[in-house]
Amino acid sequence: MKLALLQAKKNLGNTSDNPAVGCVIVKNNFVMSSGCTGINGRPHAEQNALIYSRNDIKKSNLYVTLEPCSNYGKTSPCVKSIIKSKINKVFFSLKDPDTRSNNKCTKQFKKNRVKVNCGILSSEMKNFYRSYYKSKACGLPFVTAKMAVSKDYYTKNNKGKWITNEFSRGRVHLMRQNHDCVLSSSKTISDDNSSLTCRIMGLEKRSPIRIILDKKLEISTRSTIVKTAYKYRTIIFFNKNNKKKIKTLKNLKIILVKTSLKDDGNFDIKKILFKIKKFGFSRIFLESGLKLTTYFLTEGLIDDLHLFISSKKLGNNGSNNFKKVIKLFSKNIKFVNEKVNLHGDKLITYRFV
Ligand code: AOF
Ligand code: ZN
Repeated sequence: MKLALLQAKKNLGNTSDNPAVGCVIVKNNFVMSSGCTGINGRPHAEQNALIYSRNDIKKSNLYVTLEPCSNYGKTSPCVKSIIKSKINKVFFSLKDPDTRSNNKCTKQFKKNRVKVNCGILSSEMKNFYRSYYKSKACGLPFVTAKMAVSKDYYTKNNKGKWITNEFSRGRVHLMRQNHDCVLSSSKTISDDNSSLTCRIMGLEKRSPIRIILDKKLEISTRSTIVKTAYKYRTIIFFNKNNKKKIKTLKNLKIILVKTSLKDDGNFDIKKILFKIKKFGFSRIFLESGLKLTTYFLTEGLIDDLHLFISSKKLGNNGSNNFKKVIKLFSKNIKFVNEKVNLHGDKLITYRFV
């Protein structure tokens, strides 16, 4: 099951609204085959593992991280394929919260003389499937926020682009690739001229879709993000009748979503998150400045926050301090998940849900 979980992790954040599942087929203590949910959610992990087994897998045991599906969706039921393959015993860790499959496979397996066991490694798996369970329960995507601060907690370096070191920044790229999309504001984009892609060799194709909140369509057509939109899907939420700019951005392959504002003249972020989920994005990586991140915290919309703390102070060269914000919301922190040392920089993960 640990191997199956490693398989599941391979495509996390790249399976759209389908969960990232892992599957391992074992016979006489040999791994016969393995598979994970395909990019964009299909084929399912079990189908991949069954198809790619080169040897005879009859009477094998099959380990899968999530309850195999038993319904006809966009693909045919994994339960049926497993039965057809004459698997001896199925071990799955968690029940699928999707009502079409929930608690349904055991009966079908037993009817066809396939043994079943549920629950191995369930606490580790519950952790892994937090985003899937959340999106199934309330229709909102899972939000992971990232903040980079100096040792004295400034989020902005007035004298340069970077605050944290290259190891921290590499870790951010790794985090980007297991999310469907990265969310930022046009203000942050214009401050940093960021590209928000994953630039780890071999993982470039895992770059998330970029979503920018830009109420007044102020984004510069010369910004890296706009210039690379032909290569990396980019969506802008806006509210402005600027026909010329709309045409220019559309020609540059930007997808534009006009969105109404609240009475106070701001975007309704929760409404935007529901919309993002409807696009099929379940895991969002929020990479923005102090203002938008604080707003997300105020609205209780952040699930995990990764705080990268540099070993260097910025002093007079720093602005937009995060210290008071994190202190203010510390009462909402359920627990601190990890503490990683990145060559002097520190990474602390706060869990809010
Ligand atoms: C599995 N293995 O790898 C995944 C499963 O529309 P479909 O046919 O792709 O079915 C979608 C549902 O299948 C999804 O809501 C979830 O319940 C399940 N996902 N099941 O057996 C997999 N990704
Ligand atoms: Zn399936």
